[in-house]
Amino acid sequence: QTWRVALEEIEGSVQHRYAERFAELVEERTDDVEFVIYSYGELSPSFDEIYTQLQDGAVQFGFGSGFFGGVVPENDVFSLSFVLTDDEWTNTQILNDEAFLWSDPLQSAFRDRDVQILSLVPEGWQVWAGNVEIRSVEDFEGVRIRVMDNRLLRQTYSAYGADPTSVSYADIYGALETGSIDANIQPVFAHQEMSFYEVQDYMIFGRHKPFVAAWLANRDFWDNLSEEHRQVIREVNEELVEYIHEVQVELNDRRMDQILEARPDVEIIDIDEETREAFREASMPVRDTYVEMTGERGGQILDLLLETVEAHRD
Ligand code: 6CS
Repeated sequence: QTWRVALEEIEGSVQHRYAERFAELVEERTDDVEFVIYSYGELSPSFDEIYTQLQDGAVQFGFGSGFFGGVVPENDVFSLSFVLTDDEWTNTQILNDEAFLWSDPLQSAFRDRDVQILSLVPEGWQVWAGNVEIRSVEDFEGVRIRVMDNRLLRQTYSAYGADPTSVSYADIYGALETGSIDANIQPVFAHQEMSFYEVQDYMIFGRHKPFVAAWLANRDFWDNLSEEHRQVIREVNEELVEYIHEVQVELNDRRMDQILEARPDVEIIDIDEETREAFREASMPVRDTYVEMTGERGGQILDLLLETVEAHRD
């Protein structure tokens, strides 16, 4: 049987590295499965279409990140800022802690929309970048910043006084080049591989949140798998938690070097702790919006995530 995987990112990305290793290990441990991986752009430039194919079962596996709130509103919990810790490996473990990942509210939120959530992949810190110098919350005033299409992200940046707008992933480069947007937000590797660094003069590290993608399967496909196949997949997903953390750290470091080599004039700004606190405070009301949007189940997911964060701090 052929299992198809749909990515939101291009070849060489964190999602691609994950899917490649996943396919390799599953193929090794089964004797009747082969994979076809579709990188971003190969199936459709529209995330909506890619997600529909996953929901319909035309593809068996895929990733859902910032745009996926349009399918599963509860997924927007991963769009909130300052919920996780300041340590990337701790965050990866929190998100993949059984008590959170396999909890009923999180699982049912995805299953109700025809997808099965299998793991959570942090792809590196989200980094603000653009043609404006941002050193404080106030500096966001009036900045036309591109965000992924979701209400919580728009609200977060409105709370900072910015003017958020949603542009498709494929159109960001042009929008930066023509000046129709001033800034956008990506993990370092994406600023590099999508060439955004060519048209951005500042990169601002606020460590406000990691970029998080949910690794998903079609629900009916998952339910109809043999016990043996399901076991192999779960086992491989568990092994990949540490693997992908190491890959993303190394990839983001390497891509940062490449950016600086190509554009030594890019200015790097590190947001200090006091200023991060101001960003944290300004972002807090967005948690209420999340609960208002997602109701009781969404509230339970956020509470459980916050509890899991606390458990990992001890
Ligand atoms: O900003 C975006 O739209 C895209 N960025 C990344 C790093 N992955 C997929 C996502 O949709």
